[in-house]
Amino acid sequence: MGIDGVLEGLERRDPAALARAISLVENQSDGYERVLSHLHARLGRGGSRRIGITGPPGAGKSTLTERLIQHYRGRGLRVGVIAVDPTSPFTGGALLGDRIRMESASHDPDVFIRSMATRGAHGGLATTTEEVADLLEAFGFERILIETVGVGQTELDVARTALSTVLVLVPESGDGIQTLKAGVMEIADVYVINKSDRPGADKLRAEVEVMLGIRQGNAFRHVRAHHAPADRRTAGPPDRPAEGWDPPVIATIASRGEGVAALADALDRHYGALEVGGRLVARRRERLAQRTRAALERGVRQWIAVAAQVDDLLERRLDDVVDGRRSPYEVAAEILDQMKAGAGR
Ligand SMILES: Nc1nc2c(ncn2[C@@H]2O[C@H](COP(=O)(O)OP(=O)(O)OP(=O)(O)O)[C@@H](O)[C@H]2O)c(=O)[nH]1
Ligand SMILES: [Mg+2]
Repeated sequence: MGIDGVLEGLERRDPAALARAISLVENQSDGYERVLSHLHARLGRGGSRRIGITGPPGAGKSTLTERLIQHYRGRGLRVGVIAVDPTSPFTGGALLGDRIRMESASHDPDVFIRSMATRGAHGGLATTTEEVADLLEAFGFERILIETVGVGQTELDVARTALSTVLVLVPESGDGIQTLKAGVMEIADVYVINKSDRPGADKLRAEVEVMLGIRQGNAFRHVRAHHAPADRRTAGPPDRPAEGWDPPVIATIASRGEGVAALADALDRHYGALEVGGRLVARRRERLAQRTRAALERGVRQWIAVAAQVDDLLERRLDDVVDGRRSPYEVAAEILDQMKAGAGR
């Protein structure tokens, strides 16, 4: 299927064309930018919401994702899922996608599940994830769930591409509070204490609530309300945490579907909070600026590699650098000069 075939297939809402488009984007194959450009005008019209679900391994993210799919399907919404596993080169993500697909959504054309691992992300996992989510949105999915394993920087970057981020914690993981201290608190809009059928769930929930109370500092908020300029109070920063939103802590038993409606409700309320005061619009502008920069950076990187024949030149000069006759900086400057000469032609 060539690029024209992909574009045509997307018009027809052909799932095979969607799968092909995702592969193009993942691998940054020739024409992927044309596909994304073509679909751009369809994005950001409202109606499609991205939800990031992150947390430590085995916390029940996939089980929760599956329950959310059922919940949204019950409301007649089309659901796309991107399961990202930055920690594993392939298997984790693939297994995860297969498992969900087999259990509940195998014959539902309004559910689409795609696994993504690091192998499929040449230019930054977060950007690629966001681009794949764009494809899903343009295709007509109204809820896009992005599951990522782990709570490191990469995972958080991926989770932050979503409008709302859910952090799933569990009593037995033991890293609940450490996770919070590592700054993860800053990124989540909704906290889930999953496996609430297990001992220690109430305690963890209480700990998280205390921590959130400390972070938000009611006294501080009161002071700010009196002294902050009016425009800052209403508009707020384009990224989270959203002012006027107190992240809730929700107990769930994903394996039994308990608490899932409450989670979906919290996500709806969070969306509502973002809509107020134009935060949604501001967030979108910011992300599009970032995306344009990312596209430019990719382009420049490719251009350097090709136009300056960096590898050839480096190969020829490396002996000199190793022997101390030239420094890495001199060689880099030489490459740069060559590029400038080329660009002037
Ligand atoms: N007791 C109990 N078990 C649960 C609950 N939710 C999920 N599980 C079980 O926990 C295990 C892990 O669930 P997953 O949904 O695969 O967890 P995950 O966070 O997606 O795991 P990774 O993607 O590997 O990080 C499975 O055996 C689930 O059946 C729960 O609320 N209570
Ligand atoms: Mg999982």
